[in-house]
Amino acid sequence: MSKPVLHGISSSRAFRSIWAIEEAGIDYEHVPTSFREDSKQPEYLAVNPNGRIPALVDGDLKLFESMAINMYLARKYAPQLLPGDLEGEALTFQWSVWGISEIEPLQMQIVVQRFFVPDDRKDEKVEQQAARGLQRPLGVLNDHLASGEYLLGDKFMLADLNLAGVMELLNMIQFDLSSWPNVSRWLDACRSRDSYSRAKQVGM
Ligand SMILES: N[C@@H](CCC(=O)N[C@@H](CS)C(=O)NCC(=O)O)C(=O)O
Repeated sequence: MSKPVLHGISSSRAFRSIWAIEEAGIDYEHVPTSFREDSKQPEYLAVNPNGRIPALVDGDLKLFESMAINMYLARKYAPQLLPGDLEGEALTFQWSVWGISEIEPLQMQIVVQRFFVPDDRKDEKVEQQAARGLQRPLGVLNDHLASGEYLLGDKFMLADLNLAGVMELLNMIQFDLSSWPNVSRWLDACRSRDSYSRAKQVGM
């Protein structure tokens, strides 16, 4: 049987799926497809017609969207990362979807301002507004983490990997989380996993 193939580089949103496949501990092939020209080549567009990374190929399955890839990897190769019941799986979806809908668009605005907008077109207000917008979801997360070490209790699960993976961009921009100490503590715990360090070193 062929190995699963994961496309993407760790200095991008593909990091989330590289982290998941490393955490799953399976033998896989990594193709360091970048988010620039590589992802616009016909061979890659046949895998992910969106021309974005990450993407996974496993046998006949071609899959895009980091959260879907991670859910699939956990279900197939690392079920210990998922709670064994419907309610726990629903909470895994909840935190994963929450990350990409409540946190991602705001943090991306800051990333875009910092790294992609030319100096003469940067607008400080965009960054300030995004930082203000992040206060509410970060407050919700901080309150939730007051009663448990991890999102679903006392064990690191896929829900943690997915959300901490999404929030890796906040790490990249060194966003000050000192007002949300439970979030900081939880992110430190997630980032202390060996799989996180290995994923960081995979195909920058
Ligand atoms: N929702 C997608 C986002 C993927 C995404 O936007 N990846 C960026 C890299 S951070 C990309 O490939 N950009 C290239 C482009 O938009 O042309 C996921 O989570 O997989």
